[in-house]
Amino acid sequence: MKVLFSALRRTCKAAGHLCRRSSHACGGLLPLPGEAIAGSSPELVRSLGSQVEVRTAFITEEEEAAFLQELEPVLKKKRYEFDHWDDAIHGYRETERLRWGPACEEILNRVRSVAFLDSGPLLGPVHVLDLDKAGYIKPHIDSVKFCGSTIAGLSLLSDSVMRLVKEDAPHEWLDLLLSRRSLYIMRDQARYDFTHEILRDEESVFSGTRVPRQRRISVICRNRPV
Ligand SMILES: O=C(O)CCC(=O)C(=O)O
Repeated sequence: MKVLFSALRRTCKAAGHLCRRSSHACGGLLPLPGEAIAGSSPELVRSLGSQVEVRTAFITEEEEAAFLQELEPVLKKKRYEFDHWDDAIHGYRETERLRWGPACEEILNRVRSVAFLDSGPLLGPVHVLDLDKAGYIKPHIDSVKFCGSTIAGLSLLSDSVMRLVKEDAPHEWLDLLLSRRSLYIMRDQARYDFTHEILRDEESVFSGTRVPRQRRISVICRNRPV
């Protein structure tokens, strides 16, 4: 099954319009130093706590290099696309990969073992999304036709900010600081009821602190829909 971005997402224009602001401008709950999740209220951060996780330094520099060594030759053959037909993602190229070399397979097994405990079979191919420095992903919810309850992604090459906004209550939001080499996991309500997006460089701020965006590659595992 193809899991590439255009098949996966459902854009949410209203949410996109309403949530185009920095967490700083919006107020909200400041994270404790070193924490990677900030939100519009302590209650929301607590209630989504089991459904959204960021594990910083999940992989080492050597493991990141192993992914790059495997992925760069494939990605380099593609051009970044800046004018996607449905305008949901800018400045990206992507691929999906079923078979990995032993080093990457071992890391992916670690991702699978922490993110997909009882969540049924996984989608075979792993989705790889390469965002140019000027690239960004607008608010969307991954299609329930192609993707199950859980999404887990490794971030390579750059820090970034992922924003989750409740689709029917845009004043409820979480910002995730996805540091380089971290793993994020989104499950259940966080995955179905909240849009997610990756902020563009000019808007990339976490709790009032600028998070410069470079080229970023994400390696994303998903489970199958039930
Ligand atoms: O790059 C990421 O980590 C997020 C990708 C994304 O939004 C998606 O594939 O639905």
